[in-house]
Amino acid sequence: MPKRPEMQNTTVLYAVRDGYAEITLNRPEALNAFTGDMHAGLRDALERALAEDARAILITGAGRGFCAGQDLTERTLPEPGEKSDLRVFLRERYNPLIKRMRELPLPIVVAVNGVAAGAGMGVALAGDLVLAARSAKFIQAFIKIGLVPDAGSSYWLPRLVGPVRARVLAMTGEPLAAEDAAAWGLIWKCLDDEKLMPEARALAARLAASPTAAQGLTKQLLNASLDNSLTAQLDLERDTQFMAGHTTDYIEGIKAFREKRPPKFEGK
Ligand code: T3D
Repeated sequence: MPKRPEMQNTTVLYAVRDGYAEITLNRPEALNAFTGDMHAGLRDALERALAEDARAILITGAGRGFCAGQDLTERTLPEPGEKSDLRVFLRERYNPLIKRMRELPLPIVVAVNGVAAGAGMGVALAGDLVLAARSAKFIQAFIKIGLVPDAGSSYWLPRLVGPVRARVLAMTGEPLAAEDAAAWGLIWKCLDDEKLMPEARALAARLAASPTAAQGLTKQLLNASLDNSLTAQLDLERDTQFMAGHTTDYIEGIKAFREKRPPKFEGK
């Protein structure tokens, strides 16, 4: 029997540019809301970047939205007398995705090109350097449909913007403009719409030319500091610097400094 061609997952696009992987959420007709396919596509794209030695990742959305969270047409509502079990989708999809983004030893730039709502906002906040177009907005949409913050939002919000602002966002579901998100420290920068992608790509290319192993270790250190005491963090810095000191990029960095030339990092 002739082999059936494999179905291609078009909900996530993958391209290699200037040493980094550009990953585009691609369901523009639904503001890139997450379906099972899109979860699988994003998971595969992150692993592919690592396997193919990309040295940074850029995540953005196709069309006018970044990501509208869970696709609300995908769930079957329970019949009277039955109960939904939403735990399964968090356990199998959102939680592993957010953890992987934080643990991946590569810098992740997120270019929020439009609305980031619900779990889409959580995914944006799981990036390392988050830029947003001036027209973008961030919405904790959960409460509007009787749900609670997920995809890491309840972890990041109090830490990034403080408990008072976290409560306002999560309990009203009111949109936060990109400019305010930057002023509140939720994201790094807000840019004019036409400047978003050029700047995000230049940043990803710059990170891709940086000492990749040290970037991965830096990410680990900063992740750990959110829950560590000063003593534990100082110990971790000591042990992590030990590892950074074994990279060829460290040798190159020191040599380049002494020879008064720009370093040429190999990412090792
Ligand atoms: O089940 C589980 O796994 C539990 C976990 C849940 C995690 C979550 O993310 S819960 C939160 C889910 N997301 C939302 O509640 C947001 C729903 N969307 C909106 O509130 C609005 O669309 C936005 C505020 C994001 C944007 O509004 P606007 O006016 O700019 O656009 P629109 O016209 O509402 O949307 C454009 C199209 O995208 C529209 O389709 P149509 O009418 O043109 O065919 C709309 O239905 C579609 N769309 C937007 N969001 C979703 C969506 N389709 C499916 N799911 C969506 N989340």
